[in-house]
Amino acid sequence: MAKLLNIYSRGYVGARNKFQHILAVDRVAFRVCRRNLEGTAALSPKLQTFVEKNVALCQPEKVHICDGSEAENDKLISVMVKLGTLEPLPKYKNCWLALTDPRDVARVESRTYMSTDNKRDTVPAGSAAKNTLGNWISPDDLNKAVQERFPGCMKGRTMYVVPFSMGPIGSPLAKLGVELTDSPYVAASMRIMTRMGAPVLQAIQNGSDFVKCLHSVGRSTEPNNPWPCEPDRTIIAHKAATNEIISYGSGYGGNSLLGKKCLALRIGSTIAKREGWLAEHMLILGITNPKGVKKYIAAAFPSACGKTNLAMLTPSLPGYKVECVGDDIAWMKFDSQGRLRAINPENGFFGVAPGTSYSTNPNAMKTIFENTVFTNVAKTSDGGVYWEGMEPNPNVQVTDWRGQPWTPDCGRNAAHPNSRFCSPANQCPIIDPAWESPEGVPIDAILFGGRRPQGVPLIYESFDWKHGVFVGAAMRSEATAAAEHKGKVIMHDPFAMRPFFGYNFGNYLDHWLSLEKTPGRKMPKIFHVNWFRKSDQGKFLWPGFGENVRVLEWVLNRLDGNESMAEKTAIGYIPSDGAINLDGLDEPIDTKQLFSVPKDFWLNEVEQIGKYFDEQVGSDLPNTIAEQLHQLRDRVNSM
Ligand code: TSX
Ligand code: MN
Repeated sequence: MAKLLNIYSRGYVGARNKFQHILAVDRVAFRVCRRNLEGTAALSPKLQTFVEKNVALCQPEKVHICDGSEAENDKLISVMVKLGTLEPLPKYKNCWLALTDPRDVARVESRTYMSTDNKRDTVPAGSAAKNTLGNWISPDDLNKAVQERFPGCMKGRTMYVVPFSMGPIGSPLAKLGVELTDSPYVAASMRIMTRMGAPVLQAIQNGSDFVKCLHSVGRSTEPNNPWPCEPDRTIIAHKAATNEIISYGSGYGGNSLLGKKCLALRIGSTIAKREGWLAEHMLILGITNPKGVKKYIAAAFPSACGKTNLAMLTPSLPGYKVECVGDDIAWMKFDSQGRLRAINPENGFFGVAPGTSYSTNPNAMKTIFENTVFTNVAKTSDGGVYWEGMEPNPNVQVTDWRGQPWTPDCGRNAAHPNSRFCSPANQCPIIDPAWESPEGVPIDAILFGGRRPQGVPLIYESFDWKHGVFVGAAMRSEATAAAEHKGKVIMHDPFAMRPFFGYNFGNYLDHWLSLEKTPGRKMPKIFHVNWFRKSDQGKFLWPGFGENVRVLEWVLNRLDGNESMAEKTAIGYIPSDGAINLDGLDEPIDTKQLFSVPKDFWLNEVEQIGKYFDEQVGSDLPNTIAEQLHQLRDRVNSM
């Protein structure tokens, strides 16, 4: 083909590191010559084709194959500092601040699609005009969208080839990906959030398959824009059948760090269904009791429930120890012994900054002030960062995330509510010794939860696996509604996966239900927790945070089969009187209100869940789940 020219190696940096290159690329389109990748493992044929095809499409000025080295990272950072994408935070070691275009601050669900031949493979058969459990785009329309956006979109910029592993490299549960991106912010962030660089390239060269990820921030009309993006043309699309992810127009983490929500959850859940495992939006923690017995728990919560805080809990009860395996995603598979084993596919924390403080999450605070990229937080005149809820109030000048002077009484937020830290997981002082274990940690309990100001007890335990799957399907949580109507509403968020299902939610439920059908498996017990119940006077009934270990203690007792500690109710088992240790709490606990199961509330809850299933899942709802709802209605009716 006449258009195929050669990439030739230029500026071979770092003779000591055989994987380090800067490749210059000819204008039009070209071929990556193995011969020109001096001293390295060549790109595998599949990877070479993938790079060539997309260089021809996007027409970057240069191609840089990332090796993950520190020298390379230094170079990425200096490029970004020069452009104004990052500024140094000299108060801390190797910390940086990125301020995005104010239009590019969050995931955009309305522009996020799964592309399957059949719409029904993505969207369940609910009756509602608008389905909130899956956003489908036809393969033709996706092709059209790609052709309208990507040709020439990287002109004048560098394409970074980012090889990464979700999960410890070589773990039987890990998956590889390669992200092509024109954003150095993405390349540097992927180095924190994933295992990135030369070893992954080597594994691919040795024949491992990878998920193909293509990302561009969009066509830049201003060559010196520190945060190019195209919010009006943003699209994030997934082709699960071919393990492809395509993202255009946004540099924001959830839209651009394609290993996380896109690969580890959307593509991951689809692969997991195919291969018989689970890719879930769950934290993983290890908890050791005063006798030294250790158990692992996975937990799924919607946003604003403090998932990262629970993952890094500082227990208030003496003798307990919590260790963190992960704060966001769990990949879980039953092993040959029938034990459910979980890995955290990530390598870092991409956490919401506001609300993080030494009182709410001291372990996060001890993690995030080294080797961290902050995004959209406020900065202080002494070269530090600031956000809402970071105590104490700053006694230095603050500049908000938009670059304006900020004071506590100015009526604006200092940090964007969705501002983030991006920090290496191994800096967490309570990171679990087994957090990188290739076989994963054994999971004994799964917690679902939500922010429920009324009606839902602090904790209840499901009767069995089927009931537990129903509890996950019926999850709801209080959320701040869209900007137009500011109020708080209780939103459905099944399994905390609503924005992350990679395939039809009805089939997802079938998959969960099928897991117990293989003989010899030790199924985890499933619980539902609610740290957020309020009294009639509007005060939280439970102190939460480190005191939540008292709830986890009850979970451990139930795992041990302690029957005297539980009482049967219409919705599940709740702690019997005195079964939750309340010793040493500052304030008395109104356990009567905290554990009550109000009949009128639950009758309404059953109605709401039924309506949701009809409107959003329809005939794709497994009969087993419909039966669970009927049984719950019967139990509540006979209260
Ligand atoms: O993360 C939270 N957790 C889990 C901690 C392991 N938060 C913060 C949620 C926002 C992300 C909580 N907020 C928790 C909780 O358990 N509980 C609450 C509600 C609450 C807030 C303050 C107090 C009590 C409860 N007490 C005082 O303010 C004194
Ligand atoms: Mn998440």
